[in-house]
Amino acid sequence: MGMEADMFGDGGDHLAPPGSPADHLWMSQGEDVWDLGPADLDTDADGIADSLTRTGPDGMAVYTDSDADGRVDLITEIGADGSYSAQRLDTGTGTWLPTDSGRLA
Ligand SMILES: [Ca+2]
Ligand SMILES: [Ca+2]
Repeated sequence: MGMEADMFGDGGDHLAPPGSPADHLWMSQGEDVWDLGPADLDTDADGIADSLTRTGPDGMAVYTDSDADGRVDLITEIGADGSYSAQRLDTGTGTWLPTDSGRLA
């Protein structure tokens, strides 16, 4: 006759609690790692928030986690003058590579 320690569950699936770090986007550069906070934008409309934006005096930047692992792998910067540039993370080397730039119509 044992204690009924299992009465609250059988060790099934655990959902991450809201606001857990797993929901946050993060990125690293060299030794530094930044927790950018929870994604609040769904750029590809699959129902999962994958991006967040930061607005500064010179424009805004969109940080996107395109493969849903939490690590930001695409940054699009949009200047106040309408110019934009994008860079994608090479996850193998940790290097950011420019992919696109130009000017918004
Ligand atoms: Ca999405
Ligand atoms: Ca990612």
